Amino acid sequence: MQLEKQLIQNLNNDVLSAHQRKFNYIAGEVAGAEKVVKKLEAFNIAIPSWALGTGGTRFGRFSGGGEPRSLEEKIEDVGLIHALNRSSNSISLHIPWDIPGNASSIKSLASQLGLHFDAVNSNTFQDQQDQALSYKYGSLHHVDKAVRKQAVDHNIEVIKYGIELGSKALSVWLADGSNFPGQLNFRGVFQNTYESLHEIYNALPDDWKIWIEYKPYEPNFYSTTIGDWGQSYLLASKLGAKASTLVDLGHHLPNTNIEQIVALLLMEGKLAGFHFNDSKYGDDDLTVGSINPYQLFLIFNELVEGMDARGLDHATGIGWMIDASHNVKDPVEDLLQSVEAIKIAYAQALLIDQHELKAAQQNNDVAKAQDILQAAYRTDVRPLLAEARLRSGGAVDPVAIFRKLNVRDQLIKERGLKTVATGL
Ligand code: RM4
Ligand code: MN
Ligand code: MN
Repeated sequence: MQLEKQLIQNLNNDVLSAHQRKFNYIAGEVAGAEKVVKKLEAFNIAIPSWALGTGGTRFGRFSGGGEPRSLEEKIEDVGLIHALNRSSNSISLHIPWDIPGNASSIKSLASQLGLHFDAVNSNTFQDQQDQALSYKYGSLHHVDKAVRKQAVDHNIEVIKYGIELGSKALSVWLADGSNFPGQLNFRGVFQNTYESLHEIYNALPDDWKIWIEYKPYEPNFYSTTIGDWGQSYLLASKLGAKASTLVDLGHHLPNTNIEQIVALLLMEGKLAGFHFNDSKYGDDDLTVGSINPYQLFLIFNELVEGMDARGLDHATGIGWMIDASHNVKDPVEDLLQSVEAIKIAYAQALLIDQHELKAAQQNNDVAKAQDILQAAYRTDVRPLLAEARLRSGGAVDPVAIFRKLNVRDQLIKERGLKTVATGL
């Protein structure tokens, strides 16, 4: 199913005058509102192919109905999201959950919907049917060279799929770790991981990147071989310029100062990009901004300041992706809310008076520094986002239109109530 531009515009008309009033107010209140709208128009966040179905936990999975049954249907769902928010113009594939069997037809379907392919993700954390060797005790770090080779080959195959689709990055997340003290030799498995990644690195095309994700625990509960940003950074540094560290917001122990990690990775030119989500306890994969929107804003403060310092384009300088999996919400609504939360944090960060903030820092004026940050954070920037969407042909209120048009009911009619999308 596809959403006609005209249909969205007609529904926008119902709320246009209210929107105009709110937009005029903020445009008069904040400096540089026009510039912010332009930046918001250019800003896109990739949608993960594994987040379009309802997620599950190890206790159960309650599918929501009308879930995409194929990669084509997942691409259509991203097309719906993009038609509504004009900010989700790419999809990130997880292989083998989503194998692009016929790359050229998949590519042309995506481009009809104004989409392209973001980073491809390998999966060596699950055993697939017909797989010769098991990943029960890890993959790229495995003590057995034959398992390592199988995992390396899988990553190289994923790169090949990505080349066919026009992706430019391989994203690697490893579940490799140990459950009990003594199970592994830390140096040995780290060295194995480095060597395996090196082989994958050598298979990257010239214009490709490899993004290395870290995570402190789960599915292993004693050690993870790439457990934190330092370990990822170490590997990325040893590998070379094409390798960098991917920050998944859920992959930190509680209360970690993620914004500080981001600032330093960016400073070193080693920040690959993000997997956005939110969390209360661990890798909860909750809707971005649903638990701790202030942290997200503080991260964007570092990003805006740090990217400007390095002369990076905000929209394209690093990778922007969502990595979420929701158990009780409609996945499309969840993703629309996530993109909205990311862009709100970005817009608020753009409103920070960096000049004033630097002066306050220089004068050790701590109270002033806090006021500057919080003045930006407490600004209701939603009309700026709505204006950017409106100008690009999207919906003033994406979730409202998704509901008004009964999109989920139509998807259920088309696909059925009991469909289950591949993914988590
Ligand atoms: C992991 C990690 C990866 C994602 C998988 C599904 O926790 O966040 O990025 O691909 O989950
Ligand atoms: Mn992730
Ligand atoms: Mn995760």
